[in-house]
Amino acid sequence: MYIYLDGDYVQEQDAKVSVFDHGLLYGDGVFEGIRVYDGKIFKCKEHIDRLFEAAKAIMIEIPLTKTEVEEILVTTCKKNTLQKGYIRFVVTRGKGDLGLSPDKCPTPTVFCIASDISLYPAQMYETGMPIITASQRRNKATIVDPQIKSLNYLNNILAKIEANQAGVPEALMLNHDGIVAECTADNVFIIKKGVIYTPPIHVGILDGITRSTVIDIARKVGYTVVEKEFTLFNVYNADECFLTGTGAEVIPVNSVDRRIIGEGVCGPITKQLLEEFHKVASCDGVAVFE
Ligand code: PXG
Repeated sequence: MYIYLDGDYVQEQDAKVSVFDHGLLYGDGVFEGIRVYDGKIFKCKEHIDRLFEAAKAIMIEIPLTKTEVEEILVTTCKKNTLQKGYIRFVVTRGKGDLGLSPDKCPTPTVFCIASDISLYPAQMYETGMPIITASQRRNKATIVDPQIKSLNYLNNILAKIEANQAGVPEALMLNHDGIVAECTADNVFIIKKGVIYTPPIHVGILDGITRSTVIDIARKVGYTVVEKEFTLFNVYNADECFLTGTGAEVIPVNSVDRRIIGEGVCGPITKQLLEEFHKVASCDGVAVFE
């Protein structure tokens, strides 16, 4: 496997980062996870834009232009003949000393991996999946804004541990005020009486690219989508619930904290949105191969 690392394409065993890298020492960095469908990089521009915005927020100057980042994404896929899979692009503060100060880190570390993605089992897209609510709250946007897709995912990892311990694949996270925010690596939607609801960005969530894509698709096919705060009561009593994310795409939820959602299977609107999403994913994107 070829990995891009600081200007070179190297084999995995040669892709080495210093133990003094602040990405490792402090989770000081940003990343993107991007899908490749049928030899095309899905929502490439949107992911690159979000990466630069996250880096700006934490004052990391990415030593590349957006065009150069796109070239690296394309070349990493090409070198690994990746037609279908997943790209991880990472920018850390770089190598420094054992102090916190970014002043000691002159050059960001940049690497890009293009590989397989581990997906939810296919049958869950028919049956839906059970989730729980984590006791761990999502980071408050006034402390470290969840819009920053940073290398520090401890908050979400602690929630994921709760999901693992409960024997379910995902955990729903509330914000500091108990308002529904998002899952550990997915945004959340509910449907009630034909209207689709999802939490607004200001409750403290990642501005998911799949979330925006699904909002656009849903509006295009004629649904009303409302970005509005809601509580667990609304989730438990929803007709349908689904999650969106780069890895998950659109996945139905069949129960939350053991409350069955709707009929306990993938609801009709979720099914339609998943089908429409697949249509968009297979025809949209930056081509890897000519
Ligand atoms: N919320 C959080 C906290 C995320 O990390 C999403 C929502 C969905 O956003 P996108 O832009 O992907 O629709 C994410 C995405 C992984 C992995 O390997 C995680 C994400 C994306 C891809 C892979 O766990 N997080």
